Amino acid sequence: MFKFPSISNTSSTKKMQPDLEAYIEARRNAVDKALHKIFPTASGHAAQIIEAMEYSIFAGGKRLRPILCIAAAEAVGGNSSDVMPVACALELIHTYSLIHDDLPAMDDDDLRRGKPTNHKVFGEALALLAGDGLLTQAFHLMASSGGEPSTDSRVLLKVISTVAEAVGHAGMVGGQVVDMHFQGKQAELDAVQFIHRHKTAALIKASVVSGAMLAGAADRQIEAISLYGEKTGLAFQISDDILDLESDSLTLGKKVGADIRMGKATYPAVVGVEDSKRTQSHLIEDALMALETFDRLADPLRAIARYVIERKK
Ligand code: GRG
Repeated sequence: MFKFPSISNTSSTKKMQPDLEAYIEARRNAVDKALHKIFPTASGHAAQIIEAMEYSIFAGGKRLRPILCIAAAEAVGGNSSDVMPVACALELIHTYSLIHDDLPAMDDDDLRRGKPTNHKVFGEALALLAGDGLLTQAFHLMASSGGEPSTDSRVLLKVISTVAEAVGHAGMVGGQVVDMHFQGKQAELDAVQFIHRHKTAALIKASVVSGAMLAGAADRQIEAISLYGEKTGLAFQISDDILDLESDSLTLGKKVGADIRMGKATYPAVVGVEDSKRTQSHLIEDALMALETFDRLADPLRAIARYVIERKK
């Protein structure tokens, strides 16, 4: 069984936690605590939008992207507190994308993270604005963290630019456009790969790259972690495709079978479930290979990569 560095003493290899579950739990709690500090107590005219933003942020969620950001920082000897604002920003951005993706103009979903979707509770206009608010708040949060003495402003600017590129037209937003384009149409594998790399893997890659950058990783370490993020991100989306076929709404907290109903371009739709599972395994082997020269501090990243294809939700 793997042993992981403790969040309370992340730069030490001596104090260890017993397994991935404990590692993830500790970091998820730290991220949740930090996220709670971001939102002011809602009152007066500002209450409505804060409530709508908080609703989706605290509706649940695995916190995978912030945990990956922290794990990447720790893999190169950094610690969670130095990357926490960026880690939280990644979750705000991810949550914005889920709110917008669920809107009637896109996937028109009514269940997310086990709860009614944002627009079902607050209406379409407010859901749109809640997403906008979260995206904007994410960049405010990252930029504001430049005031900390431990932050190198040049590195932070590079991180902000990396995240912006990953979620804009050259990344997540661009992937979503192609995803919508192929809805109901026959897609080839290269189109599915484009969608998955941009819609999902780009933010996952940016999560690990930003954590490593902020922790002062060397260029060759950043390159390796970037490759890890690309492969793990693609495997994560393939597992999302497979879970949509093989899981249930109660476990996933969202409707299943939606990809087939909407005629989405997915891995299983193009190559079948068995080939999709084989591809996932190869991707995770590649992700682990990318970390070959890293020491035990990278064990959480290794374990998260394995978890990505074993996960049930
Ligand atoms: C609307 C700009 C815009 C982009 C939408 C990310 C995205 C693109 C859409 C969300 C729907 C979806 C299936 C995206 C693929 C990425 C993915 C698997 C999201 C779900 O992430 P999890 O499983 O969710 O980490 P939790 O709720 O655990 O955070």
